Amino acid sequence: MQPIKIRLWAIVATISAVLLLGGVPDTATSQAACTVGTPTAFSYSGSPVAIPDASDLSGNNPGAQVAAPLTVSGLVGTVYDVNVSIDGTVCSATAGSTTVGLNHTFVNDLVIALQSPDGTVVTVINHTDGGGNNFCQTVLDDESAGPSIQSVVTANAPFIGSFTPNAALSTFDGETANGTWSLLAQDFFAQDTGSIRAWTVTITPATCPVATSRPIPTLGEWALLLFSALFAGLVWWRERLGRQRLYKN
Ligand SMILES: [Ca+2]
Ligand SMILES: [Ca+2]
Ligand SMILES: [Ca+2]
Repeated sequence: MQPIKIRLWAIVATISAVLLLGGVPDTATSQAACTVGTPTAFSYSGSPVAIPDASDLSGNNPGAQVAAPLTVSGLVGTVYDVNVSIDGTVCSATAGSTTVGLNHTFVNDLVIALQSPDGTVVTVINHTDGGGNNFCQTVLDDESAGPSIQSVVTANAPFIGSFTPNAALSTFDGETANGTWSLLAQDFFAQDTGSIRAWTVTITPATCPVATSRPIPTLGEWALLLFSALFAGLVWWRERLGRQRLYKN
C-alpha cells in the first residue's frame, strides 16, 4: 500500500476510536423534555426564632444571623421553581404581634434570605421600606405580577400580597429539592427587634434528563483503540524504515 493511503487509514482509525470512547453524547436521553411535578408547600413548624439586635446604628455591627430551618422531602427530581412566603394567621402592624409570620418593629433593619439544601443563599428582602412593622402573608415569587418587595413603603405594613423578591429565586433552579431549606434573618441596626414565626417554601420539582457522556467503553471499543494505536505505530515504523533505506542508498 502507498504510504499516503496507510497514513489516511491510520488517521481514520484513530478518529473513530476517539469518537467511540468519549466524543459521542447519549442522544437517547439528551432529547427528552423535563417532566414537571406539582408545586408542593412545606412550612416551618418550630418555635419562634428571635432575631438578635445589632450592637449600634452604624450598620457595620449586625446581630448574629439566625435560621428557621424546615425539611423538604418526597419530591422527585430537582428544583424547577421556588416561591417563599412569610406567613401568619391574623395580619396586623401591631408591635409584638404573635400571629404574623415575622414580627419586627422596624423591618428596614433586616436582611432576609433563603438557603437551599445545596447551600446557595438568595437575599429575598434587603432593608426594604421606611420602617414599618411585621411581614404577614408576604409571598415572594419571581413570576409575581406584583411589585418588587424592595419598592414597598411603611404605609404598606405588614406587606400582605405577592411581590417579586430582592434577588431572583431562579438561582435555585436545577438544584437539589429535598433536604433542609432555611429562612435566614439578620438585623443591621440597633433598637428594634423581632422574631421569625411562620414561613413556607413552595417547590415545583422536575425531572430533566441531561446529556451524558458515554459510559465506560466496552471490550470491543478498547480493542479498537489498541488496534488504531498499533496501526499508527506500524505506519511510523514503516516510514522510518523507508527513510533509513533511502538514506543508505
Ligand atoms: Ca421560577
Ligand atoms: Ca415562582
Ligand atoms: Ca434592630
